[in-house]
Amino acid sequence: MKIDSVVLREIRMPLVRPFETSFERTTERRIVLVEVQSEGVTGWGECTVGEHPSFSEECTDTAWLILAQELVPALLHAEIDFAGSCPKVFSHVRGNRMAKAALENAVWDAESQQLGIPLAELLGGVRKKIACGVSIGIQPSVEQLVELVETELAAGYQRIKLKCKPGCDVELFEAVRKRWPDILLSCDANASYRLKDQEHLRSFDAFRLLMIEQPLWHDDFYFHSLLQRQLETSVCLDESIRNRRDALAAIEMESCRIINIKLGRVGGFSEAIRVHNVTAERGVPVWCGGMLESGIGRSHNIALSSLENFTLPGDVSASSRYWTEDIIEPAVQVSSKGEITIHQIAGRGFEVKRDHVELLTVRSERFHARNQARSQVAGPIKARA
Ligand code: OSB
Ligand code: MG
Repeated sequence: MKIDSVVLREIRMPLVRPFETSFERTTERRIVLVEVQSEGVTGWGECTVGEHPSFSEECTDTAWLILAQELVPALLHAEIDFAGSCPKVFSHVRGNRMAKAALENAVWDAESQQLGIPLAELLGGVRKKIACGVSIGIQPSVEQLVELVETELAAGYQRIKLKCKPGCDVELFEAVRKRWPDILLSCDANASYRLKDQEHLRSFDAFRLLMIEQPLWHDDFYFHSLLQRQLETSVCLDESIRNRRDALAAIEMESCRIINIKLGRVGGFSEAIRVHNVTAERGVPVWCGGMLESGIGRSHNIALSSLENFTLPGDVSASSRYWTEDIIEPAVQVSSKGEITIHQIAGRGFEVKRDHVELLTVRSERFHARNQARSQVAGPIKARA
């Protein structure tokens, strides 16, 4: 594959409603998009970092820096046969997996177009439809939460995940379980409990949750294994799993019984497939996590979810839950059965609305292959219309 040029851009997109986790509240996303021009096609990638280094060590500004200074020049300098070669090209950079994923995923996107096959097929996907759930942020009141759950269930979503934290947990589960005794219900603590909360976490068993996501430290396996032994409820790891080796360690230590795969968190499609394969071999079910992505990242999550071992509903939901207007068309839609159909067309299956992307862009930079010249496409902060 000849990579002709790469464009980095930052767009800003206000969320339809704020999203609150145990660690922060987000009202507007600052998203880095990557465009890879290669032999007549444009592959797109999205960087799933947050605005602050709170979910992981990366954030919007560090990802931009690492892409511009390290990853893009390395890719333009390298000779690659296919997208799966990217991890090797980026191997001189430690960590910074979300920055790497943004660029690598754009190359996969381009490759699928060049081959004229759906991205899902290039990844080895087998599903024609994927099962969808929703992740509901911490709400100002239990009443408001119950109302939101009602809306999402009416829309057809197959699984409800509630964000929780110490002091904001059992009363939510009680209220939701009272109304809906049998729905698939789970919770996500985003690393907000400690081992001393073991007894309290044990009380979650009464609510027959599908899983407790990342109850303890963001980088831990060992203490999760101690906790998992004490719980009937399955632990699911999100933050802790950075690669295939982590997944294997967590499985062997019995730190969890379910794994959440996020493209950005593991560094891109290549590593996500490796994590998928090792969990499949070991009989550990996985689902696709979300990071409040725009349509580009969302389309990649959909393609990834078509792999065989994605047997649980993911946090891959409709565009309208996040944006008044998404940057792809058609917007991502979820059927009344809570499913997304994989489009059987070449590439990511959704067109990028370039005019809309331009309108949302606050900075961009183009990098060319030959002399690796950098050029500013727009000013650092361009006023939005
Ligand atoms: O832990 O899954 C998480 C959003 C930001 C950071 C971390 C997480 C989340 C979500 C959102 O749960 C899922 C979505 O994109 O709807
Ligand atoms: Mg999570």
